[in-house]
Amino acid sequence: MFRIAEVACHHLRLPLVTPFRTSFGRETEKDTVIVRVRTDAGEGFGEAPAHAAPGYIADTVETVWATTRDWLAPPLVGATIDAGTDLGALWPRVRGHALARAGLEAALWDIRARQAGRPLAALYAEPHGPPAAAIPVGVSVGIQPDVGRLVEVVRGYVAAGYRRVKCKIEPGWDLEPLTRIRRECPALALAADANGAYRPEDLDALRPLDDLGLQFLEQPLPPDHVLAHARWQERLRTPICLDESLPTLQAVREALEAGACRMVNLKPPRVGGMTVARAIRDLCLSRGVRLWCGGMLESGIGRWHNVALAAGAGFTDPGDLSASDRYVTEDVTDPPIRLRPDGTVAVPTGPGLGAAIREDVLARYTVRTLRVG
Ligand code: OSB
Ligand code: MG
Repeated sequence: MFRIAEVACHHLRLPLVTPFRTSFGRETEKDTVIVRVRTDAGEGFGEAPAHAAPGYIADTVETVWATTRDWLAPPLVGATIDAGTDLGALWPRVRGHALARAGLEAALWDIRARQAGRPLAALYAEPHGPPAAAIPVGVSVGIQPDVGRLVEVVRGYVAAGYRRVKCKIEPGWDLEPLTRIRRECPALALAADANGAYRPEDLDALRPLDDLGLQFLEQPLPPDHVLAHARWQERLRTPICLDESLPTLQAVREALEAGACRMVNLKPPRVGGMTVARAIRDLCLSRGVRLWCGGMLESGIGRWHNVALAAGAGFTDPGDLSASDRYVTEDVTDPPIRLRPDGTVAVPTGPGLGAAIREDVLARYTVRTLRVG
C-alpha cells in the first residue's frame, strides 16, 4: 500500500548513435517522456516513449504531456494504491492516449514491485511460472542509404550476437535489400517491417519475398486494413505479424479471428500499459500464437519494463529489446541494457526495475519537467 504525493514527467531528447529511418520518417534524436511517481513508500519510474511526430502512432510528446497533466495525474495525487487496486482500470473515463496511460501505469508497477521486494519480471509473469533468467533479443535495422551499407550494418549486429534482424522496408526498398541480406547471411533469422507503407494491390509485386524464408512480414498495410491483411495472409507462407493494427486486446482478438496475422508484436505502451499487455500475452498463450515484445526506441526505463514482461511465459520469439549502445551513448539506467555474446539480455533480479536511475544523465537530456501534486 502506498499514497501518491506527486507525478512528474521529464521530457527527454536523446541523441541517437545512428539515424533511424523508417517508412514513416527519419529520426536523429528520440524524444521520450519519463514518468516519475513519488509516494510515501518511495518513487517509481515508467516511460511513455512518444515520438515528437505522430508518424507511428497518433500520440506525441505533446499529447502525452497534456493528457497526463489534465486527465491522468490529477485524480491520482493523494490517492492510495493497495494490493487490490487494478492498475489497468485507473481512468475508466479516459479513452485512448495509450502511451500516457502506459507511462504512468508502469511507474506504479515499479513502486508496487519495489515495495514487495520483488523484480518486475516476477509480477508481470503472474499467473504463470517464474520469469526466465535471460531472454533472446533481436534488432530492428532502419532503411539505409544503400544496400552495401545495409550489409555492413547487419553484419555488425550479427557479429555482436543478435538472434534476429528485422529490416525496415518501404516501396522501393524491399526485395533487393532483403534478397541481398539473405544471400550474404543464409542462416540468419531475418524479418521485415513496413510500418503500413503498402497498399492491398501491392501483394503480387511483393510475392518474391515469400521465398526468402523470413521469420515474419510486419504490418505491410495501414493499421485499419485488417481484412486485407487476412487476404494477404491467406496467400503468403510468410507469417504476417501485426503491430500498428493492434492497439487493444479486442483488436488482437479480432485480428486473430479474421486470420489477419500469425504473429503478434506486443508493445506495452502501444496497448496502454502492462495490464492490457499481460491480457494479450495470456490470449496468445492460450491460442498458441507466436508472440514477441516490440520496442519504440525506449530509453533504459521503458526497455527494462519490456524486458521484464518478455521474461514471462508466452513470448516465443526474440524481442526488439536491443542493447542501450544500439540507441544511445549513455542510457538513463545503471546498468544499461547489455547484450551478451550469446544474443541474450539478463533479466534483473533486484526489486522493481532492478536498475538504478542515472539522475545525471536524466538531467542532461531533460528539455522540460512537469509536476502535478
Ligand atoms: O514499428 O516496430 C516498429 C521503433 C519506433 C516505432 C515503431 C517501431 C520501431 C522499431 C524499433 O522497429 C524497435 C526498437 O528497437 O525499439
Ligand atoms: Mg513495427
